[in-house]
Amino acid sequence: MSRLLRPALLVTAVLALLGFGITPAGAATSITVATAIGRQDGSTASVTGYVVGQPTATSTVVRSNFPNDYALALADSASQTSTSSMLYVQIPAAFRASYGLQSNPSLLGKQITVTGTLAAYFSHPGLKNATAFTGGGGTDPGPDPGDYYAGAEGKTGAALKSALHTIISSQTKLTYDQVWDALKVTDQDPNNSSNVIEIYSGRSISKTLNGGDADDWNREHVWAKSHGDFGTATGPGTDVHHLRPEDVTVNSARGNLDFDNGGTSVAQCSGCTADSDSFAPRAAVRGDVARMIFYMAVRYEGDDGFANLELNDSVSNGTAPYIGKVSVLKAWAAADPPDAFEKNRNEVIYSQFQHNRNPFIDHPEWVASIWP
Ligand SMILES: [Ca+2]
Ligand SMILES: [Ca+2]
Repeated sequence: MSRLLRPALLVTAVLALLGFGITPAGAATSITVATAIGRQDGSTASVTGYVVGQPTATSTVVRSNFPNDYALALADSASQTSTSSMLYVQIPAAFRASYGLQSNPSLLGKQITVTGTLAAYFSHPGLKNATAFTGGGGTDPGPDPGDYYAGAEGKTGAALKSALHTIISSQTKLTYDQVWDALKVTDQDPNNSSNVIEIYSGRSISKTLNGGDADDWNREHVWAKSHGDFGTATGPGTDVHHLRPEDVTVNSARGNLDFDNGGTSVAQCSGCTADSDSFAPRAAVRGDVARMIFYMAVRYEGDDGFANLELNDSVSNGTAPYIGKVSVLKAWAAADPPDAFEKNRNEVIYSQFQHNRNPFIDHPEWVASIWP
């Protein structure tokens, strides 16, 4: 044994005798909520406690109908109802998809550990500027999104497409059955956690009305599954980056049509138009649709047992593995940049389901580099 190690072992032994927990390098020993409430001095700490609700005012913590993903309350007991025994935790943007209660209501009652600054929040003992959230189950934050695109740095055109293909092909794959449950989370109505939003029609509909009857919602393949004939086997047919809730009748009206402007209005789909060879959704999601198609063209390159999906400028692609029109989809993407619903959806897919991202939601400027 090296003599250099001996002092460290001695320190460890002394700390152990004094009752300090010894944790691996870099990890801090966590403290209780009661300790954190008594230590509001701006120091950094890891606090372990149970999620007991969302603070909305100094003495108000709600346990249902969570208004957003911005804050949660921790206590040393899962059944605590007194706000004086709670620590109010601010949730920074990077953690909202995984630890915000509106997106993750099942976190209520779960034990988690949060690392951040012990300082007042909502004029109440709190923890702010958190740098880590762990525990709670079912919410793996995955790798740091800041480094996610490191392999694409400085690249353009075909080299960028190739690098992104490699990055986004590292993913968890869902079964077609698992897609139902995923869509109930990824497409949840921000104003009603019992509902999902139908992509083309924009209607809010009960999560429980999934099925095959008229006016139920079902699993729309935005990249029509006949274009490349990939069906619903695990792969492109179960990739929730392009699978969305839609009314059964509207889904049927869209069928396998390519995307283009023009046509006449579509029943039960306000703002949508279609003709014999193309479909256009409501204006608010035309960019969303385009970015889903761009994702599919980059994700599926023919190297995993499925067709190489690509864009072209046609509206008569039939069962060929192409979707058009690329010129129209590019215009739609430019006119309808990524919105909050779409960004949240990308985060939820990344943090909770597939652990891969749609690059064109994170970097809309890459569309013109790959499809000039
Ligand atoms: Ca949009
Ligand atoms: Ca492709």
